[in-house]
Amino acid sequence: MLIWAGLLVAILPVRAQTDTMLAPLITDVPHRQTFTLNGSWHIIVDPYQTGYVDYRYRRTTRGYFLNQHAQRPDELVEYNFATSPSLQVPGDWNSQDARLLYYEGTVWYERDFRYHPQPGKRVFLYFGAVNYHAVVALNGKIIGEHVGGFTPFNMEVTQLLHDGDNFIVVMVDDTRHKEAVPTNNFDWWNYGGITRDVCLIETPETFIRDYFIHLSDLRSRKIAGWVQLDGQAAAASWVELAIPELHVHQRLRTDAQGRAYFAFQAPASLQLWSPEQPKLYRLVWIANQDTLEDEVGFRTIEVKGDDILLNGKSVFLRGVSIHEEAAFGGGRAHSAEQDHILLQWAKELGCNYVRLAHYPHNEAMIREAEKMGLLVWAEIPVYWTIDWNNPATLANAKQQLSEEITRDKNRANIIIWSVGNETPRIPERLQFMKALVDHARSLDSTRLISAALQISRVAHDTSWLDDPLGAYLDVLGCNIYPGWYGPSADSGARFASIYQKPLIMSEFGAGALQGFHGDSTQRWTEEFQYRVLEEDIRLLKTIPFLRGTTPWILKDFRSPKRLLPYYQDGWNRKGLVSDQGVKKEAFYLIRQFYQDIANLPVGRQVAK
Ligand code: GCB
Repeated sequence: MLIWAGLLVAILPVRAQTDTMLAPLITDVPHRQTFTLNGSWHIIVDPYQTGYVDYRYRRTTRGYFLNQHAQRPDELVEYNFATSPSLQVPGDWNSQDARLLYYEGTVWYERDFRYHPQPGKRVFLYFGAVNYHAVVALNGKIIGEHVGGFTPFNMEVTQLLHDGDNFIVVMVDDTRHKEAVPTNNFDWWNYGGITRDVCLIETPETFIRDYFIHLSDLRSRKIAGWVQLDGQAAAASWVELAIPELHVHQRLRTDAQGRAYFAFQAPASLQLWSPEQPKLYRLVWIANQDTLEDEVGFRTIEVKGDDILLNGKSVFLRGVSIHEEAAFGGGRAHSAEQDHILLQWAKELGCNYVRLAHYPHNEAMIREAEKMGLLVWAEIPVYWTIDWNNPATLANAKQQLSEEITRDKNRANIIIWSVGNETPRIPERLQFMKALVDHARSLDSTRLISAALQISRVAHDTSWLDDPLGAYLDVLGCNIYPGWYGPSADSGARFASIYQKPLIMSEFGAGALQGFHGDSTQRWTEEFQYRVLEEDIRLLKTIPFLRGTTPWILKDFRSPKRLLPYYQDGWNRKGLVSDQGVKKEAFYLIRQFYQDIANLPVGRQVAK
């Protein structure tokens, strides 16, 4: 093969860096003026990255980003988006085409659209999430790159859009890597693709990019936060903040960086957000030509001794763990309708809280939960064993945490940022996790920080939680599986912690194939799962500092690690609900447990 140097290839690194050419994240997207790019996109499955690298494995300048079509009968163009198959966006590829169920690698997405830019407007291309690595091109020019499968990113395209026909090409690669977050080993399906909404965000030249609003504390009852403008007139500019129902009208002036801070007395009539009364207020921002709205709630969350105080009152978190997988049959959930089904099951269970495992879920999930009165534990995919000594891995974990907190910091229902799940007790991990804890606190000091830990030893029937990471957390999370991965929790079992901090049992459970019945000692029967959970509940009730429970898990979910024919067939069966949406016996057991404890004063859920 002949190469015309400089014409066909540019010598660029094949592996992309994190987050190049991205614009600062725009928040509150559901309330902005947008032009949707959801719908049918052409795809090319490209396991060898032929559209990205040449035969010397250098990045080619003639890649599929150009979306070429042969212009003459003799011209060689070895791909064609227009005649390639299509997939729906948002959506993972695995659940849309049976041939792609197990596929991991590169898939190219292409979409044509007609667009008429309006004079004086800025336009940003926004992706809710792409799993895992995305390189984005508009009209043949690469405009941005993002690494991380569950958080949003955007880039400005004002100067790049054509009046009329445009096209976007995205190279999506979900190959698992040792240095990635999560790493190559995790217990859920690696759903690849453009898994969340895509749109153009249209803004005035100077616009409201981001804001943070919260209730400072119960004593001073200040509504505090900041607003950030973006654009030429961002500095020394007036911004108005209004909460009409509370008769709040504030006029703020931005600093040289386009940011205005505020703190004012909350009106006496302010009704706090709580699971019982998930009160939201309409919030209106006005700045220059821009107006932006949201619905926000106000509450406080803090820890005192063993207690978690919501609005100053001790709360017991009756929860369930949830994966972001559609209620019936699997696939990534990405719409408010799909999310609502899952959350409605949690409500039926008697929950006031959900653990959204093991990565940031889509924005609609958080917003639905907020409307439904469900408190949230939100998490980043620092899971099991990752590349602890790799600074790029830490940088990426921090980036994912930043993106999650940036997007969701105004949701009253989120009370906990979790920085990881079941990480090993080794020194390099402690440093890594501590850096994440510090990072989360530096971005948001108004919430609690946690992580799902594990017990380290069992001595004389007592399981000890003494993970050194616990010292840095506000709330301890702990995953235990007696009766499933280890011996049953017999009636003498006890749980102890070296910390005086509230504990959430973030996981416990057992697997069962829905509809399979038999003796409670026979694995995979519903009776087995029921018995294990009964024993777990008995143990939980003996823990005086227990302040929450999230059994594993709401619904059976796909996992390539679950290979036992017939019983698993690629599904983790610890759901309280089957993959087809049928409730197992264990669902009713947890519901009964939550009914029994719902009205008890906190501390009485558990026997002292
Ligand atoms: C765990 C993990 C969770 C798994 C679960 C299981 O401890 O945190 O991601 O899916 O156990 O089913 O083994």
